[in-house]
Amino acid sequence: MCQKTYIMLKPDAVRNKHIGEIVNRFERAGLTIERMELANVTPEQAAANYAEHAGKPFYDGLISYITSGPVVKLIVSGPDAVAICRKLMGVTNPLDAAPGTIRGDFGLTMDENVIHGSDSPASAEREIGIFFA
Ligand code: IDP
Ligand code: MG
Repeated sequence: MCQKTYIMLKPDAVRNKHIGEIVNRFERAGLTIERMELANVTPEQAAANYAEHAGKPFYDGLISYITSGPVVKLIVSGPDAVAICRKLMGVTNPLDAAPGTIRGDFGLTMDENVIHGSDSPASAEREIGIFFA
């Protein structure tokens, strides 16, 4: 089923000059880049995107990390785009992410794990609304 998902290259990915290599992986898989924009995440967008994590021990660090510098916001589409993108990203902790995945190849720690991707079609719709209002 053709889906859209929200992808965000986090500030460490931009700072470390990995935009091109990471975006290439989505295109190489056959997915379509529908929109792509370099921008700063506002505190309001950060809080809305990560509402499910409010109150957790890592929450404050997560909000300051995601607002610490420019990100690349993308809408990516294709068959099962949500699940395919999560597979290309690898699991949350780069320590456990397989080599060949984006987090496995470009990340080292949970605190700076390179990339965000929606975890369901419903999250994708919500997150696209937050970041491309
Ligand atoms: P996900 O990004 O793979 O969907 P979530 O559990 O939704 O993972 O967590 C959202 C983000 O919060 C992670 O990508 C990571 O940046 C951060 N995070 C999650 N758990 C921890 C933690 O235990 N320590 C530090 N940061 C964390
Ligand atoms: Mg998540």
